Amino acid sequence: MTQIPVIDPTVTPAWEALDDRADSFSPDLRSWFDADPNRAASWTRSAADLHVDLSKNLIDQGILKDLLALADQCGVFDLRDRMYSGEHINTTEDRAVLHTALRRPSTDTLIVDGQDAIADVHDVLAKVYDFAERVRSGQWVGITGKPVTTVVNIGIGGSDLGPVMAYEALKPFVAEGLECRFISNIDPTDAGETTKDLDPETTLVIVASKTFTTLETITNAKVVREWFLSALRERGIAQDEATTREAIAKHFVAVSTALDKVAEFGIDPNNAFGFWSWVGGRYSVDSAVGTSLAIAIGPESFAEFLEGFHAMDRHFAEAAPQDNVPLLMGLLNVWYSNFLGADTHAVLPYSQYLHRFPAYLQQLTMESNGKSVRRDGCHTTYDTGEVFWGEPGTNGQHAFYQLIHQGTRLIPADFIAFANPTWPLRDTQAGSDMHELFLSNFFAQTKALAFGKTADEVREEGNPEDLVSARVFTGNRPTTSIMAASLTPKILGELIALYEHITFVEGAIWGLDSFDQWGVELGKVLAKQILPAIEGDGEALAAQDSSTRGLIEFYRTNRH
Ligand code: G6Q
Repeated sequence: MTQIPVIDPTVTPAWEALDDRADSFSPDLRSWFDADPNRAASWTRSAADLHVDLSKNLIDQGILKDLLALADQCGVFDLRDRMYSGEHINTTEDRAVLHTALRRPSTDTLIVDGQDAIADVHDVLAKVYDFAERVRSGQWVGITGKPVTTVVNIGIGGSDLGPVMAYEALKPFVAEGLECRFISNIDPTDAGETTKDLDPETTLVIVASKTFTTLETITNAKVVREWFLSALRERGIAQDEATTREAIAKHFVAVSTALDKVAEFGIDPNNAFGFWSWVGGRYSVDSAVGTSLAIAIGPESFAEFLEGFHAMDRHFAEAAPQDNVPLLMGLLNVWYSNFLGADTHAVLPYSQYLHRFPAYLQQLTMESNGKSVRRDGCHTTYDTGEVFWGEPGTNGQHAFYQLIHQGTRLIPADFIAFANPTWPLRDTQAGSDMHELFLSNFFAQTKALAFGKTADEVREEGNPEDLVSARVFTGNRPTTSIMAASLTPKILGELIALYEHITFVEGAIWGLDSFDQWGVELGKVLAKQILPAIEGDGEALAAQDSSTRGLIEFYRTNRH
Protein backbone atom coordinates (compact mmCIF):
# COMPACT_ATOMS: atom_id res chain seq x y z
CA MET A 1 0.00 0.00 0.00
CA THR A 2 1.21 3.53 -0.77
CA GLN A 3 2.75 5.23 2.24
CA ILE A 4 1.86 8.90 2.46
CA PRO A 5 3.89 10.79 5.03
CA VAL A 6 1.48 12.36 7.50
CA ILE A 7 2.51 15.54 9.16
CA ASP A 8 0.67 17.01 12.11
CA PRO A 9 0.29 20.56 10.76
CA THR A 10 0.14 22.06 14.24
CA VAL A 11 3.75 21.11 15.00
CA THR A 12 5.19 22.75 11.88
CA PRO A 13 7.11 26.02 12.30
CA ALA A 14 4.72 27.67 9.83
CA TRP A 15 1.66 26.78 11.95
CA GLU A 16 3.33 28.24 15.02
CA ALA A 17 4.20 31.40 13.12
CA LEU A 18 0.61 31.72 11.91
CA ASP A 19 -0.66 31.16 15.44
CA ASP A 20 1.51 34.05 16.63
CA ARG A 21 0.26 36.26 13.83
CA ALA A 22 -3.36 35.41 14.61
CA ASP A 23 -2.88 36.33 18.29
CA SER A 24 -2.10 39.94 17.50
CA PHE A 25 -4.03 40.21 14.24
CA SER A 26 -6.15 43.27 13.71
CA PRO A 27 -7.06 43.50 10.06
CA ASP A 28 -8.00 46.85 8.60
CA LEU A 29 -8.82 46.62 4.92
CA ARG A 30 -9.57 50.35 4.70
CA SER A 31 -6.14 51.39 5.85
CA TRP A 32 -4.43 48.57 3.95
CA PHE A 33 -6.03 49.77 0.72
CA ASP A 34 -5.27 53.42 1.56
CA ALA A 35 -1.65 52.64 2.32
CA ASP A 36 -1.09 50.51 -0.77
CA PRO A 37 -2.66 51.79 -4.01
CA ASN A 38 -1.45 48.59 -5.69
CA ARG A 39 -3.13 46.22 -3.24
CA ALA A 40 -5.80 45.10 -5.75
CA ALA A 41 -3.26 44.56 -8.53
CA SER A 42 -0.78 42.79 -6.33
CA TRP A 43 -3.42 40.37 -4.99
CA THR A 44 -5.13 39.64 -8.31
CA ARG A 45 -4.26 36.45 -10.19
CA SER A 46 -5.26 34.69 -13.38
CA ALA A 47 -6.00 30.99 -13.40
CA ALA A 48 -6.76 29.73 -16.91
CA ASP A 49 -9.60 32.10 -17.96
CA LEU A 50 -10.56 33.12 -14.44
CA HIS A 51 -9.74 36.53 -13.01
CA VAL A 52 -9.40 36.17 -9.26
CA ASP A 53 -9.16 39.16 -6.93
CA LEU A 54 -7.91 38.09 -3.52
CA SER A 55 -7.25 41.62 -2.28
CA LYS A 56 -10.33 41.84 -0.04
CA ASN A 57 -9.09 38.93 2.05
CA LEU A 58 -7.64 39.37 5.53
CA ILE A 59 -4.14 38.68 4.39
CA ASP A 60 -0.80 40.44 4.09
CA GLN A 61 2.56 39.43 2.68
CA GLY A 62 3.75 38.02 5.99
CA ILE A 63 0.72 35.75 6.34
CA LEU A 64 1.11 34.67 2.72
CA LYS A 65 4.73 33.74 3.32
CA ASP A 66 3.77 31.59 6.32
CA LEU A 67 0.82 29.97 4.54
CA LEU A 68 3.05 29.00 1.60
CA ALA A 69 5.58 27.62 4.06
CA LEU A 70 2.76 25.64 5.70
CA ALA A 71 1.88 24.09 2.33
CA ASP A 72 5.49 23.15 1.83
CA GLN A 73 5.98 21.78 5.35
CA CYS A 74 2.77 19.70 5.11
CA GLY A 75 3.81 18.12 1.81
CA VAL A 76 1.03 19.59 -0.35
CA PHE A 77 3.16 19.70 -3.49
CA ASP A 78 4.42 16.17 -3.05
CA LEU A 79 0.88 14.85 -2.55
CA ARG A 80 -0.35 16.79 -5.59
CA ASP A 81 2.35 15.20 -7.75
CA ARG A 82 1.55 11.76 -6.37
CA MET A 83 -2.14 12.31 -7.20
CA TYR A 84 -1.44 13.38 -10.76
CA SER A 85 0.88 10.41 -11.34
CA GLY A 86 -1.70 7.83 -10.24
CA GLU A 87 -0.27 6.73 -6.88
CA HIS A 88 -2.82 5.25 -4.51
CA ILE A 89 -3.27 8.38 -2.41
CA ASN A 90 -6.76 7.25 -1.36
CA THR A 91 -5.13 5.07 1.25
CA THR A 92 -8.17 3.85 3.18
CA GLU A 93 -9.57 2.38 -0.04
CA ASP A 94 -6.16 1.68 -1.60
CA ARG A 95 -7.06 3.53 -4.81
CA ALA A 96 -5.50 6.01 -7.18
CA VAL A 97 -7.22 9.41 -7.38
CA LEU A 98 -7.22 10.31 -11.01
CA HIS A 99 -10.05 12.66 -11.90
CA THR A 100 -7.32 14.76 -13.53
CA ALA A 101 -6.79 11.89 -16.03
CA LEU A 102 -10.42 12.25 -17.20
CA ARG A 103 -9.57 15.50 -18.94
CA ARG A 104 -6.10 14.91 -20.32
CA PRO A 105 -5.60 14.94 -24.10
CA SER A 106 -5.57 11.63 -25.97
CA THR A 107 -1.94 12.16 -26.92
CA ASP A 108 -0.90 11.68 -23.26
CA THR A 109 -0.12 8.34 -21.63
CA LEU A 110 -0.47 7.46 -17.97
CA ILE A 111 0.11 3.90 -16.86
CA VAL A 112 -1.81 3.16 -13.69
CA ASP A 113 -1.93 -0.31 -12.19
CA GLY A 114 -0.52 -1.65 -15.48
CA GLN A 115 -3.16 0.03 -17.67
CA ASP A 116 -3.03 3.22 -19.76
CA ALA A 117 -5.65 5.33 -18.00
CA ILE A 118 -5.70 8.01 -20.71
CA ALA A 119 -6.35 5.49 -23.48
CA ASP A 120 -9.17 3.97 -21.40
CA VAL A 121 -10.67 7.42 -20.80
CA HIS A 122 -10.68 8.27 -24.49
CA ASP A 123 -12.18 4.88 -25.45
CA VAL A 124 -15.14 5.53 -23.18
CA LEU A 125 -15.38 9.18 -24.24
CA ALA A 126 -15.57 8.11 -27.89
CA LYS A 127 -18.40 5.74 -27.00
CA VAL A 128 -20.24 8.42 -25.02
CA TYR A 129 -19.80 10.96 -27.82
CA ASP A 130 -21.01 8.52 -30.47
CA PHE A 131 -24.07 7.70 -28.39
CA ALA A 132 -24.75 11.36 -27.63
CA GLU A 133 -24.53 12.20 -31.32
CA ARG A 134 -26.93 9.43 -32.26
CA VAL A 135 -29.46 10.58 -29.67
CA ARG A 136 -29.13 14.23 -30.67
CA SER A 137 -29.41 13.56 -34.39
CA GLY A 138 -32.49 11.39 -33.96
CA GLN A 139 -30.68 8.34 -35.28
CA TRP A 140 -31.21 6.61 -31.92
CA VAL A 141 -34.92 5.93 -31.75
CA GLY A 142 -37.20 4.37 -29.19
CA ILE A 143 -39.34 1.26 -29.50
CA THR A 144 -41.93 3.04 -31.66
CA GLY A 145 -39.35 4.72 -33.90
CA LYS A 146 -39.56 8.14 -32.23
CA PRO A 147 -36.45 10.16 -31.35
CA VAL A 148 -35.59 10.98 -27.75
CA THR A 149 -36.85 14.27 -26.34
CA THR A 150 -36.29 13.68 -22.62
CA VAL A 151 -33.30 12.16 -20.88
CA VAL A 152 -33.92 11.04 -17.29
CA ASN A 153 -30.75 10.58 -15.22
CA ILE A 154 -31.27 8.34 -12.20
CA GLY A 155 -28.42 8.59 -9.69
CA ILE A 156 -27.63 10.07 -6.30
CA GLY A 157 -24.74 11.92 -4.65
CA GLY A 158 -21.82 12.02 -7.02
CA SER A 159 -23.91 10.38 -9.73
CA ASP A 160 -26.46 13.19 -9.61
CA LEU A 161 -25.19 16.47 -8.17
CA GLY A 162 -22.59 17.08 -10.87
CA PRO A 163 -24.81 16.27 -13.86
CA VAL A 164 -27.75 18.29 -12.56
CA MET A 165 -25.59 21.28 -11.58
CA ALA A 166 -23.79 21.34 -14.93
CA TYR A 167 -27.01 20.86 -16.91
CA GLU A 168 -28.59 23.81 -15.11
CA ALA A 169 -25.44 25.90 -15.54
CA LEU A 170 -25.19 25.19 -19.27
CA LYS A 171 -28.87 25.46 -20.20
CA PRO A 172 -28.12 27.93 -23.02
CA PHE A 173 -25.99 25.22 -24.66
CA VAL A 174 -28.67 22.52 -24.53
CA ALA A 175 -30.00 21.41 -27.92
CA GLU A 176 -33.47 22.65 -28.69
CA GLY A 177 -36.12 20.00 -28.23
CA LEU A 178 -34.05 18.09 -25.66
CA GLU A 179 -34.63 18.15 -21.94
CA CYS A 180 -32.89 16.40 -19.05
CA ARG A 181 -34.58 15.48 -15.80
CA PHE A 182 -32.98 14.04 -12.70
CA ILE A 183 -34.26 11.55 -10.14
CA SER A 184 -32.15 11.08 -7.04
CA ASN A 185 -34.21 10.91 -3.86
CA ILE A 186 -35.77 7.65 -2.67
CA ASP A 187 -38.70 9.80 -1.56
CA PRO A 188 -41.28 8.47 -4.04
CA THR A 189 -42.21 12.07 -4.77
CA ASP A 190 -39.08 12.43 -6.88
CA ALA A 191 -39.80 9.56 -9.29
CA GLY A 192 -43.53 10.31 -9.22
CA GLU A 193 -43.25 14.00 -10.05
CA THR A 194 -40.51 13.47 -12.63
CA THR A 195 -42.31 10.82 -14.65
CA LYS A 196 -45.91 11.99 -14.30
CA ASP A 197 -46.09 13.90 -17.59
CA LEU A 198 -43.45 11.94 -19.51
CA ASP A 199 -44.02 10.19 -22.78
CA PRO A 200 -42.34 6.75 -22.46
CA GLU A 201 -41.91 6.54 -26.24
CA THR A 202 -39.57 9.54 -26.31
CA THR A 203 -37.82 9.02 -22.97
CA LEU A 204 -34.29 7.75 -22.49
CA VAL A 205 -33.32 6.65 -18.97
CA ILE A 206 -29.71 6.72 -17.83
CA VAL A 207 -29.07 4.75 -14.65
CA ALA A 208 -25.87 6.24 -13.24
CA SER A 209 -24.28 4.39 -10.36
CA LYS A 210 -20.62 3.67 -9.84
CA THR A 211 -21.34 0.60 -7.70
CA PHE A 212 -24.79 -0.22 -9.13
CA THR A 213 -25.82 -1.27 -5.63
CA THR A 214 -26.99 2.07 -4.20
CA LEU A 215 -30.43 1.50 -2.71
CA GLU A 216 -31.91 4.81 -3.86
CA THR A 217 -30.72 4.49 -7.43
CA ILE A 218 -31.55 0.84 -7.93
CA THR A 219 -35.00 1.29 -6.36
CA ASN A 220 -35.71 4.36 -8.50
CA ALA A 221 -34.46 2.53 -11.59
CA LYS A 222 -36.79 -0.41 -10.90
CA VAL A 223 -39.74 1.90 -10.22
CA VAL A 224 -39.12 3.89 -13.40
CA ARG A 225 -38.74 0.67 -15.42
CA GLU A 226 -42.11 -0.42 -14.01
CA TRP A 227 -43.69 2.94 -14.93
CA PHE A 228 -42.14 2.78 -18.39
CA LEU A 229 -43.32 -0.75 -19.21
CA SER A 230 -46.82 -0.27 -17.87
CA ALA A 231 -47.17 3.04 -19.75
CA LEU A 232 -46.10 1.28 -22.94
CA ARG A 233 -48.40 -1.67 -22.29
CA GLU A 234 -51.35 0.66 -21.84
CA ARG A 235 -50.62 1.75 -25.41
CA GLY A 236 -50.48 -1.85 -26.61
CA ILE A 237 -46.67 -1.80 -26.91
CA ALA A 238 -44.15 -4.26 -25.38
CA GLN A 239 -46.70 -7.00 -24.81
CA ASP A 240 -44.30 -9.94 -24.99
CA GLU A 241 -40.86 -10.80 -23.66
CA ALA A 242 -38.96 -10.03 -26.85
CA THR A 243 -40.45 -6.57 -27.34
CA THR A 244 -40.08 -5.86 -23.63
CA ARG A 245 -36.38 -6.64 -23.91
CA GLU A 246 -36.15 -4.50 -27.03
CA ALA A 247 -37.94 -1.61 -25.30
CA ILE A 248 -35.56 -1.73 -22.33
CA ALA A 249 -32.56 -1.86 -24.67
CA LYS A 250 -33.78 1.20 -26.56
CA HIS A 251 -34.80 3.27 -23.55
CA PHE A 252 -32.45 2.28 -20.71
CA VAL A 253 -28.69 2.74 -20.63
CA ALA A 254 -26.28 2.67 -17.70
CA VAL A 255 -23.17 4.36 -16.43
CA SER A 256 -21.20 2.26 -13.97
CA THR A 257 -17.94 0.63 -12.99
CA ALA A 258 -19.87 -2.62 -12.31
CA LEU A 259 -20.91 -3.81 -15.76
CA ASP A 260 -21.84 -7.28 -14.45
CA LYS A 261 -24.46 -5.73 -12.16
CA VAL A 262 -25.74 -3.62 -15.06
CA ALA A 263 -26.41 -6.84 -17.00
CA GLU A 264 -28.11 -8.41 -13.96
CA PHE A 265 -30.46 -5.42 -13.85
CA GLY A 266 -31.44 -6.15 -17.45
CA ILE A 267 -29.59 -3.39 -19.26
CA ASP A 268 -27.58 -4.53 -22.27
CA PRO A 269 -23.87 -4.05 -21.33
CA ASN A 270 -23.40 -2.75 -24.89
CA ASN A 271 -25.50 0.18 -23.74
CA ALA A 272 -23.36 0.85 -20.69
CA PHE A 273 -20.59 3.37 -20.27
CA GLY A 274 -17.85 2.48 -17.87
CA PHE A 275 -15.52 4.32 -15.59
CA TRP A 276 -12.98 3.26 -13.01
CA SER A 277 -12.47 2.86 -9.27
CA TRP A 278 -10.02 5.76 -9.39
CA VAL A 279 -12.83 8.23 -10.15
CA GLY A 280 -14.50 9.26 -6.90
CA GLY A 281 -18.26 9.84 -7.16
CA ARG A 282 -18.01 13.54 -6.31
CA TYR A 283 -15.20 13.92 -8.84
CA SER A 284 -17.04 12.14 -11.65
CA VAL A 285 -19.12 14.69 -13.58
CA ASP A 286 -16.46 14.75 -16.29
CA SER A 287 -16.50 10.95 -16.69
CA ALA A 288 -19.29 8.91 -18.30
CA VAL A 289 -21.39 10.09 -15.32
CA GLY A 290 -21.78 13.23 -17.44
CA THR A 291 -23.47 11.27 -20.29
CA SER A 292 -26.77 13.13 -19.79
CA LEU A 293 -24.85 16.40 -20.08
CA ALA A 294 -22.95 15.18 -23.16
CA ILE A 295 -26.28 14.42 -24.83
CA ALA A 296 -27.75 17.76 -23.78
CA ILE A 297 -24.90 20.05 -24.83
CA GLY A 298 -23.28 17.79 -27.44
CA PRO A 299 -19.78 16.29 -27.74
CA GLU A 300 -18.16 19.51 -28.91
CA SER A 301 -19.30 21.49 -25.88
CA PHE A 302 -18.55 18.55 -23.58
CA ALA A 303 -15.00 18.46 -24.95
CA GLU A 304 -14.70 22.19 -24.16
CA PHE A 305 -15.97 21.46 -20.66
CA LEU A 306 -13.13 18.93 -20.25
CA GLU A 307 -10.62 21.42 -21.68
CA GLY A 308 -11.62 23.84 -18.92
CA PHE A 309 -10.89 21.27 -16.23
CA HIS A 310 -7.58 20.44 -17.85
CA ALA A 311 -6.56 24.09 -18.07
CA MET A 312 -7.12 24.44 -14.31
CA ASP A 313 -5.32 21.15 -13.62
CA ARG A 314 -2.30 22.50 -15.46
CA HIS A 315 -2.47 25.78 -13.59
CA PHE A 316 -2.55 23.90 -10.27
CA ALA A 317 0.35 21.69 -11.33
CA GLU A 318 2.50 24.37 -12.95
CA ALA A 319 1.83 27.84 -11.54
CA ALA A 320 4.33 29.11 -9.01
CA PRO A 321 3.01 28.83 -5.45
CA GLN A 322 2.47 32.59 -5.03
CA ASP A 323 0.41 32.66 -8.26
CA ASN A 324 -1.35 29.35 -7.82
CA VAL A 325 -5.00 30.22 -7.29
CA PRO A 326 -6.34 26.87 -5.95
CA LEU A 327 -3.36 26.74 -3.60
CA LEU A 328 -3.90 30.32 -2.39
CA MET A 329 -7.65 29.90 -1.97
CA GLY A 330 -7.18 26.60 -0.11
CA LEU A 331 -4.59 28.19 2.18
CA LEU A 332 -6.86 31.17 2.85
CA ASN A 333 -9.58 28.75 3.91
CA VAL A 334 -7.13 27.12 6.33
CA TRP A 335 -6.15 30.56 7.66
CA TYR A 336 -9.79 31.46 8.29
CA SER A 337 -10.78 28.06 9.72
CA ASN A 338 -7.83 27.25 11.90
CA PHE A 339 -6.53 30.66 12.94
CA LEU A 340 -9.43 33.12 12.74
CA GLY A 341 -12.27 30.83 13.85
CA ALA A 342 -14.45 30.68 10.74
CA ASP A 343 -16.78 27.67 10.68
CA THR A 344 -18.47 28.21 7.36
CA HIS A 345 -17.68 29.44 3.88
CA ALA A 346 -20.21 31.03 1.55
CA VAL A 347 -20.17 30.63 -2.23
CA LEU A 348 -22.32 33.27 -3.87
CA PRO A 349 -22.63 33.02 -7.65
CA TYR A 350 -24.05 36.07 -9.39
CA SER A 351 -25.52 33.84 -12.06
CA GLN A 352 -28.91 32.21 -11.85
CA TYR A 353 -27.55 29.41 -14.04
CA LEU A 354 -25.23 28.45 -11.16
CA HIS A 355 -28.06 27.98 -8.71
CA ARG A 356 -27.04 24.36 -7.98
CA PHE A 357 -23.32 25.17 -7.73
CA PRO A 358 -23.29 25.66 -3.92
CA ALA A 359 -25.12 22.34 -3.44
CA TYR A 360 -22.60 20.64 -5.70
CA LEU A 361 -19.74 22.20 -3.74
CA GLN A 362 -21.26 21.04 -0.49
CA GLN A 363 -20.73 17.45 -1.50
CA LEU A 364 -17.32 18.09 -3.02
CA THR A 365 -15.93 19.90 -0.01
CA MET A 366 -17.82 18.42 2.92
CA GLU A 367 -17.71 14.77 1.86
CA SER A 368 -14.01 15.20 1.11
CA ASN A 369 -12.85 17.05 4.20
CA GLY A 370 -15.59 16.43 6.77
CA LYS A 371 -13.28 14.15 8.74
CA SER A 372 -11.67 14.15 12.17
CA VAL A 373 -9.20 11.30 11.76
CA ARG A 374 -5.99 11.75 9.81
CA ARG A 375 -4.41 9.30 7.38
CA ASP A 376 -2.27 7.97 10.26
CA GLY A 377 -5.39 7.09 12.27
CA CYS A 378 -4.83 9.91 14.78
CA HIS A 379 -7.63 12.28 15.70
CA THR A 380 -7.06 15.81 14.53
CA THR A 381 -6.56 18.35 17.27
CA TYR A 382 -7.69 21.14 14.93
CA ASP A 383 -10.81 21.93 12.96
CA THR A 384 -11.27 20.59 9.43
CA GLY A 385 -13.95 20.80 6.74
CA GLU A 386 -15.83 24.10 6.85
CA VAL A 387 -19.54 24.11 6.12
CA PHE A 388 -19.94 25.33 2.55
CA TRP A 389 -23.18 26.96 1.62
CA GLY A 390 -24.68 29.63 -0.60
CA GLU A 391 -27.36 30.81 -3.00
CA PRO A 392 -27.20 32.92 -6.11
CA GLY A 393 -27.05 36.70 -5.79
CA THR A 394 -29.01 38.84 -5.60
CA ASN A 395 -31.57 36.59 -3.87
CA GLY A 396 -29.26 35.95 -0.92
CA GLN A 397 -28.87 39.71 -0.38
CA HIS A 398 -32.51 39.88 0.66
CA ALA A 399 -32.17 36.90 2.94
CA PHE A 400 -29.02 35.86 4.76
CA TYR A 401 -26.44 38.52 3.78
CA GLN A 402 -27.50 40.48 6.89
CA LEU A 403 -25.59 37.96 9.00
CA ILE A 404 -22.52 38.17 6.78
CA HIS A 405 -22.51 41.98 6.99
CA GLN A 406 -23.37 42.59 10.63
CA GLY A 407 -23.44 39.24 12.43
CA THR A 408 -20.99 38.03 15.06
CA ARG A 409 -19.47 35.31 12.90
CA LEU A 410 -16.67 35.49 10.41
CA ILE A 411 -17.93 34.13 7.08
CA PRO A 412 -15.41 34.24 4.25
CA ALA A 413 -17.27 34.34 0.94
CA ASP A 414 -16.48 33.69 -2.72
CA PHE A 415 -18.36 35.92 -5.15
CA ILE A 416 -18.56 34.65 -8.75
CA ALA A 417 -19.71 36.72 -11.74
CA PHE A 418 -19.52 36.90 -15.53
CA ALA A 419 -19.01 39.98 -17.67
CA ASN A 420 -21.53 38.91 -20.31
CA PRO A 421 -25.15 38.02 -19.77
CA THR A 422 -26.90 35.23 -21.64
CA TRP A 423 -30.08 37.28 -21.63
CA PRO A 424 -29.32 40.84 -22.72
CA LEU A 425 -32.52 42.24 -21.25
CA ARG A 426 -33.13 45.90 -20.54
CA ASP A 427 -35.46 47.89 -18.39
CA THR A 428 -36.33 50.18 -21.30
CA GLN A 429 -38.37 52.55 -19.15
CA ALA A 430 -35.42 53.28 -16.86
CA GLY A 431 -32.96 52.89 -19.74
CA SER A 432 -30.91 50.36 -17.81
CA ASP A 433 -29.17 47.20 -18.82
CA MET A 434 -30.38 44.47 -16.43
CA HIS A 435 -27.03 42.75 -16.30
CA GLU A 436 -25.41 45.99 -15.21
CA LEU A 437 -27.99 46.43 -12.46
CA PHE A 438 -27.22 42.87 -11.45
CA LEU A 439 -23.44 43.29 -11.44
CA SER A 440 -23.61 46.59 -9.59
CA ASN A 441 -24.84 44.45 -6.69
CA PHE A 442 -21.94 42.04 -7.10
CA PHE A 443 -19.42 44.90 -6.94
CA ALA A 444 -21.28 46.70 -4.16
CA GLN A 445 -21.52 43.72 -1.84
CA THR A 446 -17.82 42.89 -1.71
CA LYS A 447 -17.07 46.59 -1.28
CA ALA A 448 -19.51 46.93 1.61
CA LEU A 449 -18.23 43.76 3.25
CA ALA A 450 -14.61 44.89 3.01
CA PHE A 451 -14.89 48.54 3.92
CA GLY A 452 -18.11 48.79 5.90
CA LYS A 453 -19.47 52.09 7.13
CA THR A 454 -18.11 53.98 10.13
CA ALA A 455 -20.14 55.69 12.84
CA ASP A 456 -19.06 59.07 11.48
CA GLU A 457 -20.29 58.18 8.02
CA VAL A 458 -23.60 57.08 9.50
CA ARG A 459 -23.87 60.39 11.38
CA GLU A 460 -23.01 62.37 8.26
CA GLU A 461 -26.05 60.79 6.60
CA GLY A 462 -28.13 62.60 9.23
CA ASN A 463 -29.09 59.58 11.30
CA PRO A 464 -30.18 60.23 14.90
CA GLU A 465 -27.52 59.32 17.45
CA ASP A 466 -29.52 56.48 19.02
CA LEU A 467 -29.62 54.69 15.65
CA VAL A 468 -25.99 55.12 14.74
CA SER A 469 -24.58 51.89 16.16
CA ALA A 470 -27.24 49.74 14.50
CA ARG A 471 -26.26 51.25 11.15
CA VAL A 472 -22.53 50.80 11.48
CA PHE A 473 -20.87 48.16 9.31
CA THR A 474 -17.56 47.03 10.72
CA GLY A 475 -16.16 45.91 7.36
CA ASN A 476 -13.17 43.55 7.26
CA ARG A 477 -15.47 40.73 6.13
CA PRO A 478 -13.29 38.77 3.71
CA THR A 479 -14.29 37.97 0.14
CA THR A 480 -12.69 36.60 -3.00
CA SER A 481 -14.08 37.83 -6.31
CA ILE A 482 -13.92 35.40 -9.22
CA MET A 483 -14.81 36.74 -12.65
CA ALA A 484 -14.82 35.36 -16.19
CA ALA A 485 -16.01 36.67 -19.53
CA SER A 486 -19.03 34.35 -19.85
CA LEU A 487 -20.40 31.15 -18.38
CA THR A 488 -19.37 28.66 -21.06
CA PRO A 489 -18.69 24.91 -20.81
CA LYS A 490 -14.96 25.63 -20.61
CA ILE A 491 -15.34 28.19 -17.83
CA LEU A 492 -17.61 25.86 -15.88
CA GLY A 493 -14.94 23.13 -16.13
CA GLU A 494 -12.36 25.61 -14.82
CA LEU A 495 -14.57 26.60 -11.90
CA ILE A 496 -15.27 23.01 -10.87
CA ALA A 497 -11.60 22.03 -11.09
CA LEU A 498 -10.68 25.16 -9.11
CA TYR A 499 -12.80 23.98 -6.19
CA GLU A 500 -11.62 20.37 -6.56
CA HIS A 501 -8.07 21.58 -6.05
CA ILE A 502 -8.96 24.00 -3.24
CA THR A 503 -10.51 21.00 -1.48
CA PHE A 504 -7.37 18.97 -2.17
CA VAL A 505 -5.11 21.64 -0.66
CA GLU A 506 -7.14 21.88 2.53
CA GLY A 507 -7.28 18.10 2.94
CA ALA A 508 -3.53 17.84 2.33
CA ILE A 509 -2.75 20.41 5.03
CA TRP A 510 -5.07 18.66 7.46
CA GLY A 511 -3.53 15.24 6.72
CA LEU A 512 -6.87 13.77 5.63
CA ASP A 513 -7.77 11.19 3.02
CA SER A 514 -10.10 13.53 1.10
CA PHE A 515 -11.18 10.74 -1.23
CA ASP A 516 -12.99 8.25 0.99
CA GLN A 517 -16.44 8.73 2.56
CA TRP A 518 -16.89 6.25 5.39
CA GLY A 519 -19.32 8.65 7.03
CA VAL A 520 -21.88 7.82 4.34
CA GLU A 521 -21.83 4.12 5.20
CA LEU A 522 -23.37 3.94 8.69
CA GLY A 523 -26.70 5.45 7.66
CA LYS A 524 -26.95 3.06 4.69
CA VAL A 525 -26.42 0.02 6.93
CA LEU A 526 -28.83 1.20 9.64
CA ALA A 527 -31.58 2.00 7.14
CA LYS A 528 -31.46 -1.62 5.96
CA GLN A 529 -31.63 -2.87 9.56
CA ILE A 530 -34.57 -0.61 10.45
CA LEU A 531 -36.78 -1.44 7.48
CA PRO A 532 -38.18 -4.70 9.01
CA ALA A 533 -39.19 -2.75 12.15
CA ILE A 534 -41.15 -0.29 10.03
CA GLU A 535 -42.76 -3.17 8.14
CA GLY A 536 -44.05 -4.63 11.41
CA ASP A 537 -41.42 -7.08 12.63
CA GLY A 538 -41.93 -6.88 16.42
CA GLU A 539 -38.52 -8.26 17.27
CA ALA A 540 -36.77 -5.72 15.02
CA LEU A 541 -38.86 -2.97 16.61
CA ALA A 542 -38.01 -4.09 20.15
CA ALA A 543 -34.31 -4.05 19.23
CA GLN A 544 -34.39 -0.30 18.57
CA ASP A 545 -33.46 2.38 21.09
CA SER A 546 -36.45 4.03 22.78
CA SER A 547 -36.39 7.18 20.64
CA THR A 548 -36.22 5.32 17.31
CA ARG A 549 -38.88 2.89 18.54
CA GLY A 550 -41.18 5.78 19.52
CA LEU A 551 -40.77 7.43 16.14
CA ILE A 552 -41.48 4.19 14.27
CA GLU A 553 -44.56 3.62 16.44
CA PHE A 554 -45.81 7.13 15.62
CA TYR A 555 -45.30 6.33 11.95
CA ARG A 556 -47.14 3.01 12.17
CA THR A 557 -50.05 4.59 14.03
CA ASN A 558 -50.43 7.46 11.58
CA ARG A 559 -49.76 5.74 8.27
CA HIS A 560 -53.09 5.39 6.40
C1 G6Q B 1 -19.29 10.43 -3.73
C2 G6Q B 1 -19.86 9.42 -2.88
C3 G6Q B 1 -21.35 9.24 -3.01
C4 G6Q B 1 -21.76 8.42 -4.22
C5 G6Q B 1 -23.23 8.04 -4.08
C6 G6Q B 1 -23.72 7.23 -5.25
O1 G6Q B 1 -18.13 10.70 -3.77
O2 G6Q B 1 -19.17 8.24 -3.03
O3 G6Q B 1 -22.04 10.46 -3.06
O4 G6Q B 1 -21.54 9.13 -5.39
O5 G6Q B 1 -23.41 7.30 -2.87
O6 G6Q B 1 -22.96 6.07 -5.40
P1 G6Q B 1 -23.09 5.20 -6.70
O7 G6Q B 1 -22.63 6.02 -7.86
O8 G6Q B 1 -22.23 4.01 -6.46
O9 G6Q B 1 -24.54 4.84 -6.84
